[in-house]
Amino acid sequence: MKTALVTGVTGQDGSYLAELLLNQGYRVIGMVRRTSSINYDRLRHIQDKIEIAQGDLLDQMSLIGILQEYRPQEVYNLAAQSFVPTSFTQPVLTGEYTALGVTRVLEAIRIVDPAIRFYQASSSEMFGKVMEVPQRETTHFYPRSPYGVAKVYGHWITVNYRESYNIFGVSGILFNHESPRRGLEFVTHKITHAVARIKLGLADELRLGNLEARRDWGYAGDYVRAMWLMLQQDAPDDFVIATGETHSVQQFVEEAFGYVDLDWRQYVKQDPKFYRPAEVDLLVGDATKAGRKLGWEPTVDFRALVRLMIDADLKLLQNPNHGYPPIAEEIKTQAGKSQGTGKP
Ligand code: NAP
Ligand code: G4F
Repeated sequence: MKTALVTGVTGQDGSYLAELLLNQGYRVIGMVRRTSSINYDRLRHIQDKIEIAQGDLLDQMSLIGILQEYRPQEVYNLAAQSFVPTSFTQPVLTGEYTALGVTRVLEAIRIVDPAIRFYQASSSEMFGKVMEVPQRETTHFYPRSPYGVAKVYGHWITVNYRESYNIFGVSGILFNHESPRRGLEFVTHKITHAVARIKLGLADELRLGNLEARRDWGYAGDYVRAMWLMLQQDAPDDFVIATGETHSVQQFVEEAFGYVDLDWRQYVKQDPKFYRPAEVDLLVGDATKAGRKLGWEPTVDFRALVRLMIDADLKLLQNPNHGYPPIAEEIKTQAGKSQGTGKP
């Protein structure tokens, strides 16, 4: 039985990845930082199957201690300050977590067991003001936020430890991926949650920022499969993971409101508060290399993604104790729906 350590296990991706690894027969160690109240909501359905280890990306010794105690063969570094607007208001802390935190994990690996395979959660935000369309592994980076800058550091320090110490370190350059487990501050879940609340008569408006920004949105359950595949290869390499389709925030809004037969213009208000000091206008990825070398491809398209998020929000708002279903169930509810009208 292989052992995997997942940092950021309480986050969106951490919960999906832990689930996938358990299904693959792994012993899963989830690293959590100490908080005054427990935030394992996304893990509720697998909590008794994973082991929790307390550690923090800010604390070098805690990382070394966890590796010494659990001796994982694979480490997935998903922990980060991941919200772009917060990186503008807390740029130093974002650098500590999202940039230097990667070095701390790599140092722990180098000291305890350099044979550990390491996955770094890199981001399409590194492409920022894009130098090429679509973006691929060879596209130059031009980050547009302290978060993007920190991720560029995390990417290059991973490459550097690979080249300097022969560590099996890979950088997965993942484009936006969403799900019912996405944080409510990110635009997709902010939209689907508001649509569900409006539909149920619990809200009457949705305030958003820039509706023109375009993103390549995929489904998180598909993207964690790519992370795992990257660590199963013969040699370490970096991969772009994306759907290859781009949509504007406004298109997401239209699709979401349309699904529940509401006219978005009656509810959406633009609010300068949600604009950013510098914006990433367009992201669209080319995942050809991942298709060729990993055999990876997405299974959930844009329309199905919007719908499965709204379905889940409606269900959760109507029954808050419902919790999150496992991946297979989450996708099943939308299977076939994306072709037809499939209204809720
Ligand atoms: P998320 O939901 O925001 O989760 C972030 C996780 O990091 C949480 O578990 C959080 O713990 C943990 N964390 C934050 N600071 C920490 C610290 N100092 N020590 C230990 N843990 C800490 O993010 P996500 O969407 O799952 O994304 C996972 C990773 O992929 C992140 O690195 C993100 O930057 C990157 N990424 C995400 C996307 C995307 O579209 N989702 C795309 C590209 C890259 P708490 O629960 O205690 O806050
Ligand atoms: O959903 P977002 O906050 O995601 P963003 O900034 O693209 O970052 C996410 O994806 C990255 C991968 O490219 C990850 F690395 C990162 O950790 C995170 O998961 O914003 C998407 C777009 C932006 O252009 C933003 O300006 O939506 C626009 N937007 C418009 N109104 C809004 C809003 N974003 C948010 N969060 N809230 C709004 O009201």
